[in-house]
Amino acid sequence: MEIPAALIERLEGARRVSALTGAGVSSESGVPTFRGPKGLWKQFRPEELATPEAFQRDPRLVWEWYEWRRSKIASCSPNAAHRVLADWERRFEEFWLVTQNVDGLHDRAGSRNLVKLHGDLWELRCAGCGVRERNEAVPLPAIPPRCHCGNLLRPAVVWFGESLPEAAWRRAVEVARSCQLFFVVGTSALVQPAASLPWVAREAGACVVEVNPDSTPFTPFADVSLRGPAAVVLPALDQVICQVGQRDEESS
Ligand code: BJW
Ligand code: ZN
Repeated sequence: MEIPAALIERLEGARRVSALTGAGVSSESGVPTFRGPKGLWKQFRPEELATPEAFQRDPRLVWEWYEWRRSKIASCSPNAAHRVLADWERRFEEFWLVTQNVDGLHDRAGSRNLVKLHGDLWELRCAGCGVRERNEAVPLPAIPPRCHCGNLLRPAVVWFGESLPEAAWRRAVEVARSCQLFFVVGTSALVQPAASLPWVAREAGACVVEVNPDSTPFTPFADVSLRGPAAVVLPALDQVICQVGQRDEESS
């Protein structure tokens, strides 16, 4: 994989680096994406499964879909792209990872400076009292699960029409505004407000690098587009970063 010289130059001076990831980063782990020919939304209707109204109408149906996804993801492991992004916390002076993914693979790869915009599939939240619990049981003992208060528990994820967790969103904007290099990895850049983050970074003067096998609405505005699967492109980039680091050490 050829890394453009202009990007190598930006990598040399980069101290504050951030990345926004989407479903594509987990694709090579076997987790289905949402859009595209094999995406979940080709097979399922989002308004029947990923809205608060759908949950109110038929919590069992919604939970069956989440159970299916939880069991699929439980058998998946982080891939090379997740691992490189976790390593970048050590490679750069400051590295923050903002993800739209709810699959938990970034946590499992070791990322700690992690902002989760759309929640976490392995957390449940009471639709009544709001209490949260971590729950990795697959399958759950009962569907739909209930809280101690008697109300239904729901997956602690962000459905269409719902607001993003306020603190996570605030942090994500801060991170995008203050970095020098911003990577946009494996997202169709269609779902708002997450899709506005590359713009925030760009307007604040960051060099924005897109990593995706396909083009997105953001592609024409990216400073650099690296076409290919994240699990191939990110390790190639990491190798360049290592070489740059070694060169700096030798010359100092
Ligand atoms: C690879 C690869 C490889 C493949 N390597 N790359 C009009 C009507 C109604 C609503 C709206 C509207 N306009 C805007 C809205 C708001 C809506 C929205 O943006 N809708 C658009 C779709 C039009 N947004 C919201 O509702 C958000 N809330 C909000 O805005 O609140 C205020 C508000 C309230 C009321 C009305 C309006 C505003 C909330 C959004 C929540 C999104 N939730 C989901 C489900 C999460 C839970 C779960 O998983 O079950 O989040 S939807 C789904 O999309 C999921 C993802 O996080 C999100 C983004 O998808 P992502 O990650 O980009 O995946 P894909 O599949 O789209 O793309 C994969 C990419 O990877 C592709 O580009 C591939 O090429 C690439 N790829 N293999 C690298 N190996
Ligand atoms: Zn409760």
